[in-house]
Amino acid sequence: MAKTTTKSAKKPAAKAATKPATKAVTKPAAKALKAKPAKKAAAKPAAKASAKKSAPKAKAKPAKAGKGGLKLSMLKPSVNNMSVRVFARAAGLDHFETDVWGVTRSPEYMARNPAHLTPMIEDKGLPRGVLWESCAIMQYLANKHGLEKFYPKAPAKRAMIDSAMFYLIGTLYPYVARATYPALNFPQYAGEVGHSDAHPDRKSEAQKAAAAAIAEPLEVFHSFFRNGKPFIGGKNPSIADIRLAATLEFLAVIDYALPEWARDYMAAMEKKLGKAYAEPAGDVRGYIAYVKSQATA
Ligand SMILES: N[C@@H](CCC(=O)N[C@@H](CS)C(=O)NCC(=O)O)C(=O)O
Repeated sequence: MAKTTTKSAKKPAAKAATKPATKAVTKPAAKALKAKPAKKAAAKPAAKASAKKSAPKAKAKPAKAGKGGLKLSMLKPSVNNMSVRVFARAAGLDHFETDVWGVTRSPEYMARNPAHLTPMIEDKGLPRGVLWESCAIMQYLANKHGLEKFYPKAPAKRAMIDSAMFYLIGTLYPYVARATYPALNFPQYAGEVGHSDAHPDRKSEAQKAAAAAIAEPLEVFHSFFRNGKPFIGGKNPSIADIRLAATLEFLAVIDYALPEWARDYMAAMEKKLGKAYAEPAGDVRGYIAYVKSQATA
């Protein structure tokens, strides 16, 4: 059975968390969590996750990357990280998680990952030993372990999963980030209104415009990619579904009114994947509950 253990980074380096970021969980989020660090954000600790129900029947060989399996460096409040955390559990991969809150910009981390991003896996078979970008990680692990259930091999089917994921990262996610990051206390992307010295009213308008823009690409996932099927992957969730459902979790922070199909879809994802979904989702939801409680305090 696959095991997940979580190690916390030793004391999160305050220095690392104060450098300016373009698209990262850094200073403001760190500040929000400083009084009550990751503990608060983590509604349910990610220890001992198992994915017995949803583990694929055949072909999935446990990942071997040292004693505790595959090493996954992650940040609990992040849906980019949630995607890989859900996938690793659902696929039954033997892995362990290291919480790198506050250390992504440390010299040690950046020497391995100059993009200072999470999620990141470490695997000797990789040319540079590490891999970041949530979708690339899921693609790689699915390829490596023959997890066709999550990532079909047939070129045409696979192309649809890839298209859905690229569309998410390139089109939907930027809107979600612009709409939710201010409420999440995450830094905004450089060059955007939210990152500038603009008047708070202008920033609020920009945030609202981004939230309003979500509806169109969201509907594309429903009408085009799902096309009447329960999931983008068909009867079973694919890596594109994991990526989509995780992304939609962030919308709770702005009380975004999801269409009925999306609410049903997220419930179906959680039902199908069980604990593999619920546990990492609990960390994101815990963080959202925390920032919301701070906003109303
Ligand atoms: N497109 C990337 C986004 C990754 C990303 O933005 N990661 C953020 C957390 S949400 C991060 O690790 N930030 C830490 C830093 O930049 O120092 C993915 O899907 O993995």
